[in-house]
This record gives sequence, C-alpha cells and structure tokens, in this order.
Amino acid sequence: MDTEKLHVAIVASPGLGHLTPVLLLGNRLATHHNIHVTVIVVTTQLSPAESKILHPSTAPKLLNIVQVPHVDISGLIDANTKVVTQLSIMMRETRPRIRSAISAMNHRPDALIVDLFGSELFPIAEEFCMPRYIFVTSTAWFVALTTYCQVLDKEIQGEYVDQKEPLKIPGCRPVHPKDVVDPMLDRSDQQYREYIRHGVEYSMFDGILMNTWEDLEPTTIQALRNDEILQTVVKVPVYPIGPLSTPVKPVSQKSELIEWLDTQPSDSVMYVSFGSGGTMAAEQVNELAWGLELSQQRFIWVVRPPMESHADGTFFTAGNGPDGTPAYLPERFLTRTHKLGKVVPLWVPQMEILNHPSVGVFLSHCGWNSALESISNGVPMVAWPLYAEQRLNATLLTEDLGVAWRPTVLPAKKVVEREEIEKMVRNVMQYREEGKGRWERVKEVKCSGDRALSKGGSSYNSLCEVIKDCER
Ligand code: BUP
Repeated sequence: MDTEKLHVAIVASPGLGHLTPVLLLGNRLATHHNIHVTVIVVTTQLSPAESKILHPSTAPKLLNIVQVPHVDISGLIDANTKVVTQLSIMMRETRPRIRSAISAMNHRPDALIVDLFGSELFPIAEEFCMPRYIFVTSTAWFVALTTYCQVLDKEIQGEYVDQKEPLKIPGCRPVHPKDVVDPMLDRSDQQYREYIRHGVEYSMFDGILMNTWEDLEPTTIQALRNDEILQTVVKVPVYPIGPLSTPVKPVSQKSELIEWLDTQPSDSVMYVSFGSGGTMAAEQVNELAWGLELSQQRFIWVVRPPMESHADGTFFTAGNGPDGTPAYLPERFLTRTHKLGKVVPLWVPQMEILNHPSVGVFLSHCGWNSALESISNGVPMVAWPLYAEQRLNATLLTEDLGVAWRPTVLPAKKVVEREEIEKMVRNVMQYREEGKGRWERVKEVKCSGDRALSKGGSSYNSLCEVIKDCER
C-alpha cells in the first residue's frame, strides 16, 4: 500500500441493503478519487449474493475488503427483538473486533466512515484521532426525520401513526403519520429508543454523507444546512454524494431471463420485486399472482415464499405442484402464465433487468438502492413499500419527484385484492402505450443524477470536500 495516499476505512453493517452502497462508495473513492479504501464488513451468515459482491476479483485495485464476523448476540435478544435493535446491539458488541481489525492494519486508516448503524463506532475514531463520517445510505429526508425525531419525541404525545396532522420538520416537507419509519411505529419498543439515539449520535461525527444529490432534494438539503431549528440537532455539514448505484457490467453469457427479455416488445414487461428482505403474507402473495395473471401484462416476478405458517401450524414447504408451481402460488400458475411472464426465485441480475429495453415499469418495495437503480435506468416505479423507510421513499418518489405511481389502495388495506392489482397493472402498462409523462420525468431525474456524479458535478465536488477534510 502506498502510504503517501490517503487511506479511508468504511464500515458496513450486516445486510445487503447496507453493504451494496458502502461498496459503491468504496469503489468510487478508489477509482474516481485515487485513494486507498478498506471496506470493513461486519458479516453474519453471508448469502450467496453477498459472497458474490465481496469476491476480491470484483474489487478495484485500491480497494481492500476485510470481513469481521459479528459477535453472537443470541443471549441478548429474543424472538420479539426488532431489526433496528438487533443491528444496534450487534454493532455495539462487535466494536472490539472492528477496533482490533483497524489496529492491526499496517497502514492505519486516516479517516473512518461508518454506515447508518455504525454510530456505535464513534469511540474507535476518537481513540485513533481519525476524522469520522456517517454515511446514511438513504435520502436527505430520512436524515432530517432521524435527527429531528428527538424533538418530536418531546413535542408529540401518543403514537405518531395516530396523529391527525403531518409531522412537521422545520424547513422540510412534513411527514405523513402513515409514512413514518418502522422504528417510529411503536414508541414503547426498544428500537424506537435506538433510533432516537442514532439521530442524536449523527451530530457527533464530522459530517453526514447521504446517497442523494442536490437537485433531487434541494429543499430538504438546504434545510439540513441552513434551517436554524434543524441545525440545533443536525449540527454538522451534510454531503449529498449520490446517486451511488450499481453499474451494469457486460456479461459474457446471457442468462435465460435476459434471453427471454430479448424476445419481448420494448417497455412491455413489468419487473416485480420486493427486495432482498421483502416478504408478504401468504394471502397477499396469492392475490398478487392472480392480479398479475388477470392483467394479462408481461412480467418478471422475483417471488419469495411467504414467511408464515398455515392455519394448522405447518409452514409453507418448498414443495412444487406437478407443473413446478410452488405450493404458495395458485395451482398451475406457471402453466397458465408461461407465455406471459417469468417467476423467478431470489436472486436475479436486477441491474441487467432494469437496463433491458423490454422492461417498462418496476413494481417495487422502494428500498433506496432499488429506487436509485430504477431511476438510473430510466424506469418508473409502482410503489409498494413494505418496511424500514420505504413508505417515506415511496412518497418522495411519487409526490415530489413524479417518477412513481402509488396506488391509492396501498397501504390502506391489509390485503390488496386481485381485481385491484389487475386494474393497477393494466392502467400503468397502458399509460406507456399512451406515452404518458412518468417515463419522460424519470429520464430527466436520471440525467440530473448523472450530472451530479460527473467530474465537477455537485456530488463529485461534495465527495472532494470530504476527502480534503480527511487530508487535513
Ligand atoms: Br432482491 C435482489 N438481485 O434479486 P435490497 C437485489 N439485488 O441484484 P434496497 C439484485 O441487491 P432495502 C435481486 O439491485 C440492490 O443493488 C439490488 O437490494 C440487488 O436493497 C442490492 O437489499 C440490494 O433489496 O432495499 O433496494 O435498498 O430497503 O431492503 O435495503
């Protein structure tokens, strides 16, 4: 390692949705800014997809990956412990291992960047006197809500979801009570307290990096910088450095799925995926299958088995019907829809699919990585948010940016019925034929993201500022 070059360590908390943008940031720093990067990945059991993106052959020359196995926290949690609590405990408990990994490096990092669950690692940066940054792998709106939640906590009585009025964040667009992030759904749960703590701790860092860009969220970014009241909780500079999204790489051999897409008309296929963590109730999966079939529109559906048991207590099994249709889909679904679409299990090459000219719309959970990938391929979305901050993202994509449709039945209903899904899919695919505006709008947003990232663009310059500060 060239010890003259700046060396930055970036820590990724467990989960593909965190690892993906951290690696993208690492890649960008190494390839566009010519600095050494060590990505420290806190690993649980790696999925095949995670193993694939962590393979050393995929890393650029200046990027090194160090895996730190997480500490077993099973004695500290129970079956009811929510995700944010679990991740917070895991990062807290794994801190000594991360410290050892950093301390063992021949060329000690000059700066530390941690992702949104990494505020637990502040003491390490302090001990080694490193400049330190939080990388929030989401929107500026999410940063505003997270940092301001400590104030809302004092001002608002009762559950946020029960409020009659939207939650006001100074200088920012208000948050509709139905859109609050998962940890704000139950104020008595430990994950709510962990979430508030995260927001407080962001301001202890030297700055907050966000996977967004100036032109995407101008009002919110300005408020994070200039609003007097918001500044009392944010306190530190914010750096919009996005959109960081996976590049499409040329492949030597096309998958069967891409070959099928090659035979479909332009913009005619709806890509349906609810992300690496998204599962639905069995009844909803069944209704979605019927809805897709009844719509008679082309689709690729990345389907996951529902995470629940039958009424008699038995779980859905991997068993397939005579035509290969999984037990949790309507009988003979694959046979009836084989000309119309493809049902595929996790994992698919999402970027390649979104980049394909036959894909016209993405029915998406609105995870921020997926949303950025859709935008960077000029594909509008139908927003079907499920968890985490996805409802917030869905509102941003629909109401502010105009790059998505949010069906009115979502999420008002517990189960969206087949007829409603049929109508929604038909309508959206028909808009395309009629040449309606969301396709033009998403292309404009894509171009503004490309401009932000290009040399001299706002996100490029923002990252340069961070690097300059680290060099001081
Ligand atoms: Br699923 C899936 N193929 O089949 P998340 C995901 N991905 O390439 P997000 C695939 O994984 P959340 C698949 O393109 C993205 O870059 C996808 O996906 C890729 O993250 C990455 O975990 C991560 O679904 O949702 O969209 O931010 O809110 O769950 O983090």
